[in-house]
Amino acid sequence: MQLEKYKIDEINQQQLADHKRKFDYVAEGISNLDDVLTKLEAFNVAIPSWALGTGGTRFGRFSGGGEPGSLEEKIEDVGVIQALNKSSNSISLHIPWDIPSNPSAIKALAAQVGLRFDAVNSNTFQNQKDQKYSYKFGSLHHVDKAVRKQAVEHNIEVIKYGAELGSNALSVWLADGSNFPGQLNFRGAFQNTLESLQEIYEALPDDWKVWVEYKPYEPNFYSTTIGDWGQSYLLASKLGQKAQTLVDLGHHLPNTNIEQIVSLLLMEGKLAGFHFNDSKYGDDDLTVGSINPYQLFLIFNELVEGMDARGMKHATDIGWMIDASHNLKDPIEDLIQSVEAIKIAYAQALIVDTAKLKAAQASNDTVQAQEILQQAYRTDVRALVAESRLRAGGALNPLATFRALDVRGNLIKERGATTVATGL
Ligand SMILES: [Mn+2]
Repeated sequence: MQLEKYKIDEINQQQLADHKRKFDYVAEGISNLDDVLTKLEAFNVAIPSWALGTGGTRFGRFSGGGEPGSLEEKIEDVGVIQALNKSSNSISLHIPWDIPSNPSAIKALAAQVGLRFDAVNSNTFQNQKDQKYSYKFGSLHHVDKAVRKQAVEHNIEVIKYGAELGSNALSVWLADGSNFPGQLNFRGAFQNTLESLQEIYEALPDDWKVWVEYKPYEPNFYSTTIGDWGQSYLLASKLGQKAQTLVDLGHHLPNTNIEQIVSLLLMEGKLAGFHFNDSKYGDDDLTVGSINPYQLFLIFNELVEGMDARGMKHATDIGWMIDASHNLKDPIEDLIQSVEAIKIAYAQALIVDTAKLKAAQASNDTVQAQEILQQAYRTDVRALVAESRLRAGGALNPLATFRALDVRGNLIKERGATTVATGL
């Protein structure tokens, strides 16, 4: 289904007076208002194709109704999110969960709802139908060259699908690791991974990048072959210019200072992109901003500071994507909440008084530095985000509009109450 703009406008109209009052209040205190609104309007976050269905755990899965049963329906769902928030103009595909059998038709459908294709993701953490070798003991790091070759070929195939869709990045996350001490020779595993990635790197089109994701544990619990940003950075450095590190917020041990990692990767020109989610304990894949919104703000503060220091375009020089899996909420509602949380944190980072902060840092004024950051963080910027969305033609309140238009009810009527999306 596609949302008609006049219906969104009608609902906006009812909320306009209330919005204007809130916007005027916050706008008055913002010196760089036009700049903030322009940047917010330009900022988009990609939606992963696997987040549009209800996620499961290893214990069970409780599907919702009206889930997309095909790639076409997933594109429609992202189109709904984009129509409402005007901040989700791309979709990221996971191969082989979402193989585009007819790329030109898929591309045309996406364009119709205002979408393009973000990074494509390979999958060597599961055995695929009809594949010769098993990934039980890993893929790109495997001790057997034949298994590594199969995994390399899969990645190259994913690049080909992506190229047909106009994507320009391959995102690689490996489950490779070990469960027990002694199982693996760490150097051997790293060298094999590097060699495999080099072969994939050679197959990248000129304007493509490969994003190397890291994760400290799960599904392996003793070691992970690309376990932290240091290991990812080492691989990306050895590979070359087109390789960079991908930071997934959930892929850190508890209390890791992610903002510091981000700052240094940016400094080195090695920050590829982001997978947003939130967590309490591990890779919990919870809604962005639902557990620790202050950390999200601190990360965005470093992102803005670091990108400005290198003269980068916030909206396009880094890949922004949600990587979460929702097992309780309506997936579309959850994604709307996630994008909103990201934009709020970004807006707060944009209003940090950077000149004052630099001065406080230069004079070791710890108290003032904290005040400056928290002044921005405690500003209610929601009306700024809403205003930028209104200017872009979206809904003042995407979540309320989604509910008012009974989008899920209509999807259930269209697709049925028992559909199950492909994916995990
Ligand atoms: Mn991820």
